[in-house]
Amino acid sequence: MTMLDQRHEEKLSAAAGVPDALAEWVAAIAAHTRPDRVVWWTGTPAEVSTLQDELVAEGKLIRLNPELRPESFLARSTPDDVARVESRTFICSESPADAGPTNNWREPAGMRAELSARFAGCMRGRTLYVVPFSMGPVGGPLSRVGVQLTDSGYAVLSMEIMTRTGAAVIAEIAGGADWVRAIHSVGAPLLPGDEDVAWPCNPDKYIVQFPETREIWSFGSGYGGNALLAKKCFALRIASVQGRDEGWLAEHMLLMRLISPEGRAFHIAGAFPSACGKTNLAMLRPDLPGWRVETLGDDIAWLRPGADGRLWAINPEAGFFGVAPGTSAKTNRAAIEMLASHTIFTNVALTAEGDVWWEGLTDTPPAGLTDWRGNAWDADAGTPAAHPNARFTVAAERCPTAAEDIGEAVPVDAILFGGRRADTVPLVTEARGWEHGVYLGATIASETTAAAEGATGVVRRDPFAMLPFCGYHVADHWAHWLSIGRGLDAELAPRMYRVNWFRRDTERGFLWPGFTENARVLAWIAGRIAGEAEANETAIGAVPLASDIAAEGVSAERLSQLLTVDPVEWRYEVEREAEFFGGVGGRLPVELSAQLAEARIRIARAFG
Ligand code: OXD
Ligand code: MN
Repeated sequence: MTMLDQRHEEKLSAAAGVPDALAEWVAAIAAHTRPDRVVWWTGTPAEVSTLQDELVAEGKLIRLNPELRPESFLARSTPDDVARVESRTFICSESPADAGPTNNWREPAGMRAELSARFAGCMRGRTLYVVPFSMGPVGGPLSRVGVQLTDSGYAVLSMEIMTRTGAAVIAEIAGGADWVRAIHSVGAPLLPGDEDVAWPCNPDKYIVQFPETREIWSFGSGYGGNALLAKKCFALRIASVQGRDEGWLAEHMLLMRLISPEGRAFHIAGAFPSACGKTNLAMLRPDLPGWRVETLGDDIAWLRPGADGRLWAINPEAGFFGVAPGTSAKTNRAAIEMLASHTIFTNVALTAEGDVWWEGLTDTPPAGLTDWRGNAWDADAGTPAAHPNARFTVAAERCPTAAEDIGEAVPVDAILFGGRRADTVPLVTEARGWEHGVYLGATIASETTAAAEGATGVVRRDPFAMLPFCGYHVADHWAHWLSIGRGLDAELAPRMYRVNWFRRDTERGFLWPGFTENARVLAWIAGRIAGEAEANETAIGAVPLASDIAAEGVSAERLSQLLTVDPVEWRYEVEREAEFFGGVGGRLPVELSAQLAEARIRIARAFG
């Protein structure tokens, strides 16, 4: 036995109560990746502060000024590791047909061989952390557990915020809970004499899901969406497959409780593509007198039909990994309060006083900024001080609008489908029923954002906002939604709405003020559910009366533009939807081809 093997053995035996299958798996991965040490993470405050100190000493985190931003840190990535890498994200199902036309499929055995070569010795010189985590409260009825192995301390500290970690999870696994195996390496071994860097990573990246064996292998990236495997990889890609097999849904959705002046609670889930304002909406503080929002989640919801015929949901995460740029006291006051301390910032700018700054935080940038790359920022150079996909990672309990029962299941009253569309899509339309709602979800289109690599501002179809996250065939996902709907009580099933805060006028200015004013749209939706609010029927669904959403400073003309269903735009749009459905192949549910046919007829009838 080599010295290294001996050290592995010592650590393994030190982890009491670890079931054999887990211990053997960790030992096998360690033997293959050759880390210097294996550390079983239990998430105690002492472990957290030791790791923080280590990462500061290694230059991987910068401690922010404790007077201004206590217990907070800045991490700077390399410029080539700032977002999710969709082109390097793979679904390796046994059959390519199960991955479907929207996923990158690779044959599992071939991918395993490729990964085996990449992971061989990839953790040399580093520490392998074993992070057992629960999505949802440990032992909760809708919760699931997993174990992430990682050689990134930044990933460990982030997972500690974003999930529930610790010995209780090991006890769940020992008690027989199924668990997801998630292996992550930054892919930057340190050989004797090598200098470490602030953000180790590898230009060759792999984000690989094996849906049948519920396994995740991620190589080469430290960026959240690629490296915090509990989030997109597990809670969406793998969990969506678990949900398909077991009769529930894992969705890219915020979750909130809207409370009316009379004290009635409405639970709203909302699917929006990345960086389209889910976090801001989830933390909304309405200006409307008497209305309140309690935040339940900002990115992921797991939904399951209950015995009562309603659709129940939890947010499986324990924290927020949100986009910093654009977050301000005007757009999201709750987030600004939440970020006052105990936050890991990534790729934001650093002020001369040791605090953080990003575009939009204040109207005028402070003098003496260091940009996200670590260079003195030149305001005239035309480059942003913070990366457009700069992020914050913070525990949900820090959020002043967080619901007390965050993590518990709530019955969903309404589902929103949103996107970023400069034209065509009205502020809000109500679906005629579940099947029409599924059609609205399936045809979401949105301008791309900096959350993923590639060009921004390009309209792409992003069905259910799950394009990069659905672990199986996109049309099977729609069929699964239809089948979930059939199991619900028609009266109690959530109502569905398509929303668009981003419609623009001919000068490219936004027609709708958005942010806190979005409460008006939510209040109208609540009114519809309560049977109190009126609506105007249109060819594509019901829209509010302008008087019901009138916001200060929005002229009658703008309101009418916001609610307009334009014949030219919609004739074009429905043909784009048809094209998209055409590309999905023979698995398209008949209910959705019927919806498309009906949309064409309604548009033709309405506009001649
Ligand atoms: C996210 C994303 O980080 O969708 O939530 O990219
Ligand atoms: Mn997201």
